[in-house]
Amino acid sequence: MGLVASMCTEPMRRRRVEKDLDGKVAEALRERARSRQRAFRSVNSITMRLPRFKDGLRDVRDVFDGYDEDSDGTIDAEELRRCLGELQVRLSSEQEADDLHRYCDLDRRSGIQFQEFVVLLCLMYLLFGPDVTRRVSEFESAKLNYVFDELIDAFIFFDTDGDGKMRRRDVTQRMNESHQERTPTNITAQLFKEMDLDRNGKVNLKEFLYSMIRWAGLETEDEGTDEASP
Ligand SMILES: [Ca+2]
Ligand SMILES: [Ca+2]
Ligand SMILES: [Ca+2]
Repeated sequence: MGLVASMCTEPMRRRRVEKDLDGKVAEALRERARSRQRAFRSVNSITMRLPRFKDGLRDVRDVFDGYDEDSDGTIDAEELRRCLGELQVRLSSEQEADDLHRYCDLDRRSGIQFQEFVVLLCLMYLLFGPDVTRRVSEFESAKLNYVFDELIDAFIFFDTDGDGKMRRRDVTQRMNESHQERTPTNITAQLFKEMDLDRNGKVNLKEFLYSMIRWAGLETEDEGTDEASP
């Protein structure tokens, strides 16, 4: 394929990959919503869990460091392929692993940094089940499953029509249900804007997870403590 042609088709391919993976995640979420009891009844019950999320995910740092073989703070495509191999996540091609790598590069700082790695693990857990977390760490898997279950259930709480995407009105609705007084519009707008990383007016599971992890205060090595909080 010529350079010009590939420059035109690459963004299209990316969008298709993004859409395909979004679709798979949405399907898994629907399946899950059908088979589980509703876990959360208010926004407060979710925000109260943030310290527990942080606690439960702390040890993933060592897992990340293990797969970041050259210790540059980033899991590159090559390192991710080996990681998925060890976790026995069966993908049909190397291309699929690379697609996943790109899908989870949420901050567009190329490669998968620590917080993005947590998102990736949670998505793998949703799509492939608890075998993934058991291979991450036999010892920590129960704790990880618990946190991932809660994070996914929190998303389901906000995704009121169950299509795998949160919209601003969903957040507003849930916030207002939870509080005696209506939450000021600018607060929900700000919250939503922080979550909607690609600014497309919808928040999918990966964007939600990424935001929750940041708000829980799970830091990357180089970012310090100046994270935004809701
Ligand atoms: Ca690396
Ligand atoms: Ca990144
Ligand atoms: Ca979005």
